[in-house]
Amino acid sequence: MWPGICRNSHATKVDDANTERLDIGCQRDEARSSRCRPSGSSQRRTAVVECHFEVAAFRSCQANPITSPISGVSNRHDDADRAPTLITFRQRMNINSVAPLIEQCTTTDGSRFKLDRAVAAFRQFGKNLHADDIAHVTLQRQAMRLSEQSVSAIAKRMDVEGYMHYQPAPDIRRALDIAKMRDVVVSLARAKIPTVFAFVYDEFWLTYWEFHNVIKAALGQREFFLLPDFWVWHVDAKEGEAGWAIHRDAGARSLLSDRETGAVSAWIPLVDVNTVTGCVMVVPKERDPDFGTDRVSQITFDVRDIRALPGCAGDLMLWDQALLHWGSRGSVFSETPRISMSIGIQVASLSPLNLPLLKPDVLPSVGLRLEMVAKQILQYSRHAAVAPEWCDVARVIFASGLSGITYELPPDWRLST
Ligand SMILES: O=C(O)CCC(=O)C(=O)O
Repeated sequence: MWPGICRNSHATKVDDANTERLDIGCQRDEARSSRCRPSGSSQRRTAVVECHFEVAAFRSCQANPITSPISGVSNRHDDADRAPTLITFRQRMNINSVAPLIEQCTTTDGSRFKLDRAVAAFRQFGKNLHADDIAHVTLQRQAMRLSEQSVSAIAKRMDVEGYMHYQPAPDIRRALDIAKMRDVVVSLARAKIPTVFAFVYDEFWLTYWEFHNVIKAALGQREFFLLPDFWVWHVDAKEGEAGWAIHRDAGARSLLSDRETGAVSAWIPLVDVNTVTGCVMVVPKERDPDFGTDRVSQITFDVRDIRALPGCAGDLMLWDQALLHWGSRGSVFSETPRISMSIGIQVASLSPLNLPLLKPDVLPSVGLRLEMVAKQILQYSRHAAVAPEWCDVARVIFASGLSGITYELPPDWRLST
């Protein structure tokens, strides 16, 4: 993922029989670990959300000017809090032009999101999914384990080519709620709600927990944090839609001092993807003369080196955030939209590429998830062609204090009064 504003050597069939079509894969038997281990040195933990932030680290972040949390003081508002200026705001936002689901979540004047209503509305909308369901999260809180061979195969692929494609064994794939996740993305798209709102649901976070050890292997076994850089795509090739244009995510600043991978994007298709539906395309690290720079040029590499990343629903594609890549335009004959999700991840030892960093094994509260969704809408509005009224919804979310954390927002992320 582009951080903030700005983001298959068939090698090694390391596991066995169930991994027939794998690049790299594993089986649940060998694979199920107990739980994700807590991550982050104690020094780094201060800069990480569980909902605590380190203000200084946040302020010194040179990435996108997101929000600077000032304190942990709650900033909740309710219906009584209706300044006349906000009525003006509501007219500008034109609440009628956004989906009814959102209207259910706001105060009657449209000026504030209400957390309880939002949770109820999203629960209704994605009936088969969970939103802040502690019992469900506790049950699902696990990560597949990897053999040593898998770990070294992953590390080698990242080192040489800067990307890898992990195909989980069937039993692990079955345990993921991929079909339900796909369905809610389709419903959001049909309701004309930005599909990134899917990150309100627990399942979207839990899927990354399952891949914890794969991600860690790609990062040289280093501890890592999730970045507040995520998106959910519903790209309809039949309608001529394409994925995101050519870019490097965080680029050179994501590399460690020896040009090792310091950050990855973790992209998961929720339907089978190929060149017909559209998929991610990369220029492997070793074939890209500009790797390690921030140059994004279509003339320096040899087009024969472009690699398409087709895959099955529930696979994991990981690439170095310095890698050149894009989302292709599929065929008008595609029978299904390309649905996928991605989140940025960085090693704990690297300066934050964006803030707030999120602990990989702590589910953000729903309030914080909504604020992070709002952040994505505002930071990616240009790349993802988000309608202006949704940017206004995002401003309302930020103004509502749902996480209980007070932020210093860039001026254009604030409600105008
Ligand atoms: O899915 C896409 O179209 C692009 C994905 C991407 O560029 C990313 O996740 O960084």
